[in-house]
Amino acid sequence: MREVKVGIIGTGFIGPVHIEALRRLGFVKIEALAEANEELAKEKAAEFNISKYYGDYRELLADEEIEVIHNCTPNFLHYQINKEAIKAGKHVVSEKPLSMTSVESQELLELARENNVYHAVNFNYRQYPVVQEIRNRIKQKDMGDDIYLIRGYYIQDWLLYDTDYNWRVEKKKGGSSRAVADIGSHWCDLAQHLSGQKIVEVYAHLKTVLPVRKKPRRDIETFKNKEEENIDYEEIKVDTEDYATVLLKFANGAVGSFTVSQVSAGHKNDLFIEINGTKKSYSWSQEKANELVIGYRDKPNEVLVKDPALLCRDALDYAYYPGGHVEGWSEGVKNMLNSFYRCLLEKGDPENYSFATFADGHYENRLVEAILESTEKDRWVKV
Ligand code: NAI
Ligand code: SOE
Repeated sequence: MREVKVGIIGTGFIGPVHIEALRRLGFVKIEALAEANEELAKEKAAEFNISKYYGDYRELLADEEIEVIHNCTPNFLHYQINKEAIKAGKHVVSEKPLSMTSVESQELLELARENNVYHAVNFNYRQYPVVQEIRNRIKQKDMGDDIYLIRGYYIQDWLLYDTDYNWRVEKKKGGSSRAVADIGSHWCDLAQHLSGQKIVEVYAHLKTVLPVRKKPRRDIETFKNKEEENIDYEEIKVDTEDYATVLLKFANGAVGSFTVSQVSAGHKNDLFIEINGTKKSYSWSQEKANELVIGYRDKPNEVLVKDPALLCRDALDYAYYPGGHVEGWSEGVKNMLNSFYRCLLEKGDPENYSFATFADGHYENRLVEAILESTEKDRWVKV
């Protein structure tokens, strides 16, 4: 396989996950990184042993050695960086959301098509072996001819206290929606990828549980224990939702719902989905990622534990280790990138690969906007 040279823009939480995953692929070279300023870029380049670094992403885009860029910056920078990257002729792997509005994502999709660049959005929950197993079973109609219901949730607790703070809370940096756009978008992408059915209509109820939060006056690490720190805060009015429940209609007539929350104590990254078909149900939980629960009416339920010896042919490429060797979140990102880079090197049609494209990212933005409109108008809204 030929070596592809790539550049990473943004190296906070998810940037290093891309770096590790790319290194595990083996045929991708991380040529450079860009950070918010020169000093940080230099420090991160040393930490990750990357030879070139830039304090301005535009310099990275001008680097002719680089074929692909990974946009791992906060949401408010996605549109601008993705746009400039495409114009510079780079293939783009963007973090979600593709941009903060659907007007912007429509433009990015069109621009990427016009410039013939490969494009991806990191909806990584599609990429687990057990998820691919479910998708393939559904395609083969193993659960029956029809899907009746698709239900679930994605709940977290990292924003439970009013002293929990992150740029995602602020509309101008995260976008008009928080819980729905940040984690609900993952759930919706997963539901649509598994079922092969688009969500076409929504009825939503959103709530900002903590309308005022305490923003630290200096940078602190969001996910670390703050007990020991002596932190000075300022009070900020919050206008993005902590919670939502959304009723759904799918293209095939299936119905369902999902709940998202970032203030539910005890739930860390708790994404759960259940699909009820005419003969069986499948359910999957991100925190028990190696288990597929198959539900029956007329006999006891089954649990299939991930094991390459038991997975169907099409799910095998997503599992690396023998049974009992747990694979999870980081392998999901690796699989997403593997799918994207194979498509790029094979000059393939993204339709035949499992990664999400800008078309999927754009649809997610339209979905989020329909959810916001439904809340505002208190009625069903078509996507
Ligand atoms: P973060 O705040 O931890 O990291 C963002 C990084 O971007 C920081 O290192 C920051 O210095 C850098 N940055 C800011 N301005 C920049 C600029 N002008 N040029 C270059 N770098 C700049 O944020 P986090 O959690 O890594 O999230 C980044 C994105 O990734 C978000 O859009 C988020 O939605 C997405 N994400 C996706 C995940 C997934 O599972 N697919 C998981 C976590 C985040
Ligand atoms: C925070 O809610 C977050 O890091 C999201 O931004 C990610 O997309 C999700 O995968 C995990 O949680």
